[in-house]
Amino acid sequence: MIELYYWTTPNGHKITIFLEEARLSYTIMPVRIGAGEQFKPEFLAISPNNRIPAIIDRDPQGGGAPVSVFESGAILLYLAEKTGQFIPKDLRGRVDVLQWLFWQMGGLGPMAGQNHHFSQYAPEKIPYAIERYVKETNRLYGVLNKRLADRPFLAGDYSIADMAAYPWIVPYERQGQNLDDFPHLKRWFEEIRARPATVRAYERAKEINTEPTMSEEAKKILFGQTAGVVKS
Ligand SMILES: N[C@@H](CCC(=O)N[C@@H](CS)C(=O)NCC(=O)O)C(=O)O
Repeated sequence: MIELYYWTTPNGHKITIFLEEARLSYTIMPVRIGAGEQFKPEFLAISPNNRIPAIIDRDPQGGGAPVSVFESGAILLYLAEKTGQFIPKDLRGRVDVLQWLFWQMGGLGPMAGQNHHFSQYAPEKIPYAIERYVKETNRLYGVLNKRLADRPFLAGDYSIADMAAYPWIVPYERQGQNLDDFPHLKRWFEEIRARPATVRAYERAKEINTEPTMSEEAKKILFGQTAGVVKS
């Protein structure tokens, strides 16, 4: 049984997508980030970066004490190793998945996140910042499109690399991108969107959260954090 500390954001969806694909049994522990629940000491104990997602595996391989994991990439890798699914066992296949997983973690996620911030949430519309992140997102979409020109998924079969990237393409319109400019990416996106596990993962999100995460109150909690938020 996996406990998933989760909110309905792209980094949260990555993990419900995996859990639904692998048909693992899991319980969602909602962490309302717009209400500041990520700063609770119990949550910081498993996620010291005060960010969702995190998991606790109460039935780890080999038994023993429960294992907790934070950072969505680390969680995907942990679950892939636990189940032996969505990452190949051979050296080359594994390296391929890992490099695209880390590419998402270090590039697509953070850049698209800044894109959302400056395009939609920043109190001032700063053209330089908006343009910088819209263009960088555009470049990253181009990288994905090229990679997908001659293969169905990012690294061989459907893998944790695809699960990490997909939720960050879902808000492509908000990111100022047109999927018609990226036909291979669009084909990949539509294929993953139609997977029954993806559909179930996004259905779970709708059950858990019926309100928009962003409000004026939430912005005060989410933006402008300093070291003070993690002081116990
Ligand atoms: N690198 C982290 C990023 C996680 C992250 O940014 N989570 C956001 C939601 S998508 C969050 O929890 N925000 C809470 C906050 O900013 O206080 C991961 O991939 O797990």
